Amino acid sequence: MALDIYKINPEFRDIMPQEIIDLEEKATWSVKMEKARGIKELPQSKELLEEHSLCAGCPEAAALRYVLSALPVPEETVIVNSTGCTSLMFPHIALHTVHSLFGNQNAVASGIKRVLEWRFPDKQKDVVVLAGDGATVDIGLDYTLQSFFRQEKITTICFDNEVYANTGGQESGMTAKGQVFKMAPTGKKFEKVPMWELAKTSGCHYSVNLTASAPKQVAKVVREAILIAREIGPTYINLYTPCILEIGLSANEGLGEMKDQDKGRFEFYKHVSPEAEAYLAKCKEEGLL
Ligand SMILES: Cc1ncc(C[n+]2csc(CCOP(=O)(O)OP(=O)(O)O)c2C)c(N)n1
Ligand code: SF4
Ligand SMILES: [Mg+2]
Repeated sequence: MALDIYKINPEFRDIMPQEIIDLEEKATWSVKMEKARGIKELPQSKELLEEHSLCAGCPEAAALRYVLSALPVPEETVIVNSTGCTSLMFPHIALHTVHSLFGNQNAVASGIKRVLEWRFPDKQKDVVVLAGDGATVDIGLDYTLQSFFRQEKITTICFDNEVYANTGGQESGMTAKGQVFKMAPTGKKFEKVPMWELAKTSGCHYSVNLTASAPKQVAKVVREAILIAREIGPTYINLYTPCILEIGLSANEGLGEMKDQDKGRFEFYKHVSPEAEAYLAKCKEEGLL
């Protein structure tokens, strides 16, 4: 994996829109930059093309930028994705990504992590799963949990919008009780699955539930989770990125919804195992955090 993951063919450079050029020149690299960069440099960088294909104002797009800005070594990171609204963003970023069959993402990520460790024993390669709640907690739940049981050294980030958004609004295990959607007209009969607690019970060394309302907090959690996954074991982040389309909000109302839910279903929850706690303290001493 090299810094030239994303290079414009010189023959076409003069006809490329500026934001494509920006993605090559100002994407979320770390080693290439004069100084390491992070969430504070987001206004000057270009992680994601503005002309991505999500709905205008979709919180998933902003949340992805926070995640990318927090990767310890972006050019040595592989993101494994699954089908859904999240997958619409991945063609528009300048990083290694793998699109897996819906629900299989944690199995695919486990294999990639193991092969990278074998192929590049002297390099630190981070493998991060980023997928929706339908993929992570419904159809892919078995693969998600089995990767925790096996103690795979990967980070799983669930963009929890509490619905199967990309297929038009079916309820998932993460949907709140009573919620009605276009394709779930009778309302959810059961409580939302507390996946962050399930992650803890199933062996994750770090499990957090939060909204994407506060960029710095999201970045901190992502960085901690990836560092712990390197040395200790599996980590899980449940991030509320509401589907404004399916809950009937307009483009500028996503942030308000996330702030409201900071005190509701997504009140901050954090579990850190004792080994992970000790490792985080070491990372702080070494300036990695
Ligand atoms: C094997 C397989 N089963 C089902 C689908 C249909 N499918 C595509 S996207 C999607 C919903 C995704 O929901 P979620 O993971 O919550 O992501 P969101 O779109 O909400 O971000 C489904 C069921 C598929 N593409 N492949
Ligand atoms: S359908 Fe929902 S989750 Fe998908 S892009 Fe639109 S607002 Fe975002
Ligand atoms: Mg979803």
